[in-house]
Amino acid sequence: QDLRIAVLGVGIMGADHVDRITNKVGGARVTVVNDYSLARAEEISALTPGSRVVVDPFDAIAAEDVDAVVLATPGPTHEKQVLACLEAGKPVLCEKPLTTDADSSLAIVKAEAALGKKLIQVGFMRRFDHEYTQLKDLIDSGDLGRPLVVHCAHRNPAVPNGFDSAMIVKDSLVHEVDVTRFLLDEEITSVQIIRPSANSLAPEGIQDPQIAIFETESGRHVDAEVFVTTGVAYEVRTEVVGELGSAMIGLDVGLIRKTKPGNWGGQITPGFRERFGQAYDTEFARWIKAVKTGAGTGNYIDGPGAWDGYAAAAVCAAGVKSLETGQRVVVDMVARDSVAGA
Ligand code: ISE
Repeated sequence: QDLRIAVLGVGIMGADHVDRITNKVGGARVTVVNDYSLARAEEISALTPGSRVVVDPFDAIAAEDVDAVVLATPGPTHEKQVLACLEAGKPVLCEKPLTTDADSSLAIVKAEAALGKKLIQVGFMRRFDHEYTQLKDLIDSGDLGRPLVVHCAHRNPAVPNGFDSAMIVKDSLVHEVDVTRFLLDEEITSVQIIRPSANSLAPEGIQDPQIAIFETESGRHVDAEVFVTTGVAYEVRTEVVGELGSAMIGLDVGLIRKTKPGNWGGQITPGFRERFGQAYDTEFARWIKAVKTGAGTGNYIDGPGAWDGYAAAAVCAAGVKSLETGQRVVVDMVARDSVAGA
């Protein structure tokens, strides 16, 4: 039987998820659509046979015809909505960030642990991208030797109005935070944000690009250039340097075209929906399957969970502090084994 899903927040990403559930991934259907803009909810619901609009997000979560919830609402609304999902005992796939600060994320980790079930998956979709999974498998095979350094580049052609310097850390760099934890299997202990000369073509007052340096528990280093107003296209590159070799993903070497007068080259994806389309599809297919089989084990997730959301929030909080001073800031987070069941 199809899993019945409520999608809350149907902006660009949420609408994409509705389409994914309805048309691309099997085993589920969208029964409830919610958005702070009623007109937008109605528009998306009209495109989705068998769905209805529920105006209040908490009514949507509690609805009888909803087995699981997808949150693609703005970050500041996540905390209450995720807690409502826990209260209703409903599995939730929450787009990043889990919440906008570390304390509220930790409260969620604890609330879920107290239930003794894994109900929360956080939408760090890069973990499902074929290139990232290949890189992770290569690292785990030992063929690169011990990874020592990771270099990352994360470039967006543009960002929505109102995007500020701290959002570059919490919304964009957060992916490199998760990638680091995923690839290296350890926590990040400090962050430094270096502020190079800002792009004069970026909106007034935004510090863009930024260079982040992470240090991990065992002393490994990661550097990430995040540049969100390049005006070019969407580029995400990661290179891991180990004791026996290095490996790189994100080279955009798809089709190479040769044209007059002696040019060669290919194309770069315009945005994250195109670059990570496969990752989102895989993420949803696996989550739907996990939710459907979760009752037996109490594990309703297949991917990053609440702890990963908390760790990312803690690292980003340190990043935002460092953005102000340019100094290295130690990450303030509790040890995982101090929260029973986390
Ligand atoms: C956006 O929210 C994302 O999650 C994208 O993956 C990222 O590239 C972009 O910078 C963020 O704003």
